Amino acid sequence: MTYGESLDPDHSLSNLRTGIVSFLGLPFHLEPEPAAGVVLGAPFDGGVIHRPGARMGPWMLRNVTLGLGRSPLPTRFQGAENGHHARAAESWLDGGNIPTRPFDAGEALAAMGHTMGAWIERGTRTLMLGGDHLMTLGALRAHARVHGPLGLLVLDAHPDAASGDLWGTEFHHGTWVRKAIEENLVDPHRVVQIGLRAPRHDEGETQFLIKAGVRLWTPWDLKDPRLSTQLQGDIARVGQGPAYVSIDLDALDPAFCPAVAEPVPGGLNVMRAISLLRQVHLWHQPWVGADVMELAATLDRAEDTARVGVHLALHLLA
Ligand SMILES: [Mn+2]
Repeated sequence: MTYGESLDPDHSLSNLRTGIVSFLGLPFHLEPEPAAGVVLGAPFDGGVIHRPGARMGPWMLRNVTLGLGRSPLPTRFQGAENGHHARAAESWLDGGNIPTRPFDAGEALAAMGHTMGAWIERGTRTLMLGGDHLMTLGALRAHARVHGPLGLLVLDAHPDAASGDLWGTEFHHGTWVRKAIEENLVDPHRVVQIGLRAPRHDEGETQFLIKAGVRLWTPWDLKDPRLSTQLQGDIARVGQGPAYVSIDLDALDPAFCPAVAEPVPGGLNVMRAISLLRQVHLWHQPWVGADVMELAATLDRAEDTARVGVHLALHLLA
């Protein structure tokens, strides 16, 4: 057997052979086809207000999966039920990047609808590698077109429900949640945001969200043991129908994820984020779409932030 023949095409060793790194070693497949799921990069950061760099996120997120196993260890070996984690992304493909050109948010959103929509129409789940958080609006539009209004679980330091008045556009990385509610892409009573703590200019965003019925959780709320049942109930309600999971890496503390557009101290640690995300596996049906957003790759000198993002994705997938 030659060296080449010994390589399993569905294994990250193929990355070593080709020199091209797909996400978790999944086979590259640019043409939409029925599959369990597809990983799609969204290399756009024209919606970032400060500290750009997320347009390079998909490349770095793929690169840090090089050599990573796809079967996470159980979260407990001692003192609790020894839950089995399946192999991540079984029968998934890496669909490459959505062709978002860097200078026009409207065009980028349209490209998202076209490319991601073609996969979703074939019954395929999606994992998006950001890119700035505005691109999640494109993903929600594409999914809602097929699935109807979605549940939405968001980890984020910011509410992302700005009206757009401040910057003269309704389409930047701090407006997408408001747009998703206004466009009926989500069911606001199945929307939960966790990690909110960034100082605001006024109360307009949080008032809009609370009035719509969205559940808001700060890191302080998470530390209150009296609220733990309520938290579990909120996350469970997101999954009472087709649901989407969106991770803004700034939800984590800058100690773990410094390379984001808008870091905010006082955030979640990695273990807390993983334990929150693992609750999605209790949903009756798997999430239809998920994303890892706002990695400012040009600021991620040692790839620390990217690595956290990939491990969070792995726990969503397995
Ligand atoms: Mn965000």
